[in-house]
Amino acid sequence: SLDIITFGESMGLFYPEGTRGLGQGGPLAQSFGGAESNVAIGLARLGCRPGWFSLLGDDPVGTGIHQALRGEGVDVSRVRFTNEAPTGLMLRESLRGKLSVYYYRAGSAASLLKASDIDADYIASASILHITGITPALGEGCIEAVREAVRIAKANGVVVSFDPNLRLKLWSLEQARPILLELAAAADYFLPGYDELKLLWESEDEAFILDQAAKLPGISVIKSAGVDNLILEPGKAPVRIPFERAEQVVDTVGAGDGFCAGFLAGISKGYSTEEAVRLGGLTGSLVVQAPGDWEALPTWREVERIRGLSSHIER
Ligand code: KDG
Repeated sequence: SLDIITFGESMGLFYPEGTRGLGQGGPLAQSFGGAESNVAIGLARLGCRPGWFSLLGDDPVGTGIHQALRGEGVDVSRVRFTNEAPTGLMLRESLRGKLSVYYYRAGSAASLLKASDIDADYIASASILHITGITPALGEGCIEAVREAVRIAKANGVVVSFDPNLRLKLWSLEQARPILLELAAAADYFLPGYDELKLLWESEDEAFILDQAAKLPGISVIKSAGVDNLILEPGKAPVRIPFERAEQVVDTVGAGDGFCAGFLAGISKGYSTEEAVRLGGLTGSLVVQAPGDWEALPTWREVERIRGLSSHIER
């Protein structure tokens, strides 16, 4: 059976290599990305058994995504292809260190996902369901699909993990807020970034924000780039885990997904929340050191090697 099931949109990704901008012509590198499939790849590399599903367009980009994920060891048995819409695309450029993303995904295949696409037996067979706030931003059917998956998980004792992944290019804060807060309240593990919480709770007051997170029924792990990650567990004092600094930052996209992959791998290996957050911090710091969303995600062997190196240095 599978450890972790996740679903959502994965898109073709195209970007100029080096420092060239998108408007300047010239060759593009091709990859693909999607928050949930990034997490699934990370989990597979760490030795877990993840499943990912979506609707892909019946086109070369969709077929390529399907094959790449299968090659990574992600269970793709519930992926469906459709002729009704194409696989979504995104373009990215990095100009003077500033990264910009352009989506070509309105009306994409994945945006047609709906509650009846959720296979209850599949979800119920997993230990953890991981969802993100990108999927409900894709349309009404997608909101219901996420709700249905959460309902099935809860009815079957499947742990729910939720990364809000607030994407203001996809919906407004006013649209996003009630739905993301509803899912946060349903989650056993809520994995937001600190900046997302400021927006969700309309506050800059750290004490207030942490208090709101602590009131949620599940465990919150707040990822705050550059400072400590913070664990808030109902009825317990907050635990700060030092942020893992990357040696060199090439492409920050995917850092949050890398964190989720390491964190959930830790949880499914039976780690304590603290140990799982440390593993997430390490995997998140590795993924930013190469272009693309997931290419630099580590295997379990690499994690062991890196940990061996650092414990050697500490001695
Ligand atoms: O977290 C990384 C994602 O943002 C990226 O892979 C693309 O899923 C994506 C999205 O919708 O932005």
